[in-house]
Amino acid sequence: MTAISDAPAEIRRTSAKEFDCVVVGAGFAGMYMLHKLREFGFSAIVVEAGTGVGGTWYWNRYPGARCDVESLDYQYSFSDELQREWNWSERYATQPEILRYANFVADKFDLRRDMQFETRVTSSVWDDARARWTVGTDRGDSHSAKFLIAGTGCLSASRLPDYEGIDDFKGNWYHTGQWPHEGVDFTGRRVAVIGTGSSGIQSIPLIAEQASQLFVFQRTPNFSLPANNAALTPERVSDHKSNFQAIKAQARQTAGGVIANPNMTSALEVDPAERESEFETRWGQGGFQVIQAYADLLVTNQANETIAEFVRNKIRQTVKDPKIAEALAPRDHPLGTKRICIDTNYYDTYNRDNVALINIRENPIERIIPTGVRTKEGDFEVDAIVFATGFDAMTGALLSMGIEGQAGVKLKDKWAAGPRTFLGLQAAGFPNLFTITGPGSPSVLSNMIISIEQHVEWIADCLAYLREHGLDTIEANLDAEDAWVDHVNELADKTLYPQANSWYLGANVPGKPRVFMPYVGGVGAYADRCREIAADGYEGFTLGTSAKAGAPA
Ligand code: N01
Repeated sequence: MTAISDAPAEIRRTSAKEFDCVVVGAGFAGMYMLHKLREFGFSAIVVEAGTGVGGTWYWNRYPGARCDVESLDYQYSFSDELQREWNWSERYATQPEILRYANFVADKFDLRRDMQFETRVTSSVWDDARARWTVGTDRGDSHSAKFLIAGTGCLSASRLPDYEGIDDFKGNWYHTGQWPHEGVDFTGRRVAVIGTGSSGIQSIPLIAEQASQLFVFQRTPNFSLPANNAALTPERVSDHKSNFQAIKAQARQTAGGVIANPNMTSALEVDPAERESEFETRWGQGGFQVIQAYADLLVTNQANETIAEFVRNKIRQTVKDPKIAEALAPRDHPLGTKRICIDTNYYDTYNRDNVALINIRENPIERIIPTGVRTKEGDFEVDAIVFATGFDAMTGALLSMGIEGQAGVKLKDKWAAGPRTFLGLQAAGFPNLFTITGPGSPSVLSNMIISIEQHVEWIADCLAYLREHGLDTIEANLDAEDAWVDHVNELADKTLYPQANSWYLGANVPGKPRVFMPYVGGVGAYADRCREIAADGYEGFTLGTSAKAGAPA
């Protein structure tokens, strides 16, 4: 077995400045991209803001952080040796275990030697004459590459609320997405948590166990389902290892990148007692199983209301104070149209004497004061504030890279009314720029590892195709992009998703255009489409050679 190092890697300042590819981000996307590019004989450097690999699992170190996709499903499939060597311990892996896995992968494939850590990309400029990208960093250096590949993650640009007074707060404040590496001990402290998405819902039960008093500031209640987490048995692990490639092949053909157990009947066709019993069985299995119970739960409001009310009843049965239970019961969006949370003891936490729920729709936060949080109805004095307030999802990190394409057009201007891409892989006017799990691809609606692998392999194959054909540029055509954006919207409009004010639509960021960003058509159908396009000589893209660029990449 390869040794695992979780220690910060040294920063490597490379003397070579010209690469075939610059990859941005050393999360699961950037790591596999680098590995694949090396395998295909391309030179590459990965630029990463953190001190180590892991991406989202490097930054999100808050108490209780776990993946909501089961650990056996949330791992790379490109190396059978890797999956045989690595052993997951629990059904849902903790953040430290996933970070150890990322480091194990980096060690095994010797990835760090081509990574530049503690370096943030600040500008990315396309030079049409040379057909190259120049990528500038906050270290003042720059790299030149034929291809720029963004593995920047969908949930990596964390967002603080716009409350005044945060800087005057005398205690300590934290964002779940940028948690201190040394951890935080809340023992005996009065704590405010603002935000009740996945990060809040996972951290609240553990913070409540330490804090003397916990105030949870909730703007919108979320639906949360029990994880029913448990240790994995050696038999389960060994069985999975033996069937690994077959399981992964099947997962790649599903809608969400995970083998589920979908029931294809309508929730409205069965009698209420049967429906209740089906929900109950799936609730007991834990995780996302419940939403697979009937085919139309995410399609019609009437069907959705059956599962929504089932979950509200669970909340009422768990939370002893009926007023708190009602405040926790979501009513403003259909279940599943915001990312469902998977929790351990979340609702039960509100039965603790040291936990209070503040409904900030009724009693809004006015500002942060030096001693805590000021609301319309009074002050809450605390020693620490946890902002579990989410991310500028899907576009935030990409737009922070200062991307300028042909004729100096900025990506942020092109996307001023919302992101536009062909397949979530490329944007017209930005040749040789690829976005791994970009907006317009299944990305956040799927098992991210499956979607990352599919994109990385498609991009690597594409670069190899260009090389074989003496070409060195590829750019999405505007008409193909327009048609794809229409298709993405058309499919989303057939679902209930657009009804929620979710980060899928950018609704959590004031002023962000309201556009449904991920592709709801499912990873299986999506991958088939990508394959067909490649097989047709990259239909919808313009491939070319740049005279001045000389030899192909
Ligand atoms: O962020 P969120 P998150 N004042 O945007 C509230 C993935 N993830 O970090 O709903 C007060 O979901 C906001 O309220 P509202 C997963 O895909 C996965 O929790 O906008 N409150 C909401 O309650 C997830 O969906 C895992 O009204 C404010 C919360 O803050 C995604 O990351 C774990 C506010 C933000 O919730 C994001 O999750 C963690 C304000 N000004 C994350 N602004 C797992 O794998 C926002 N809020 C389990």
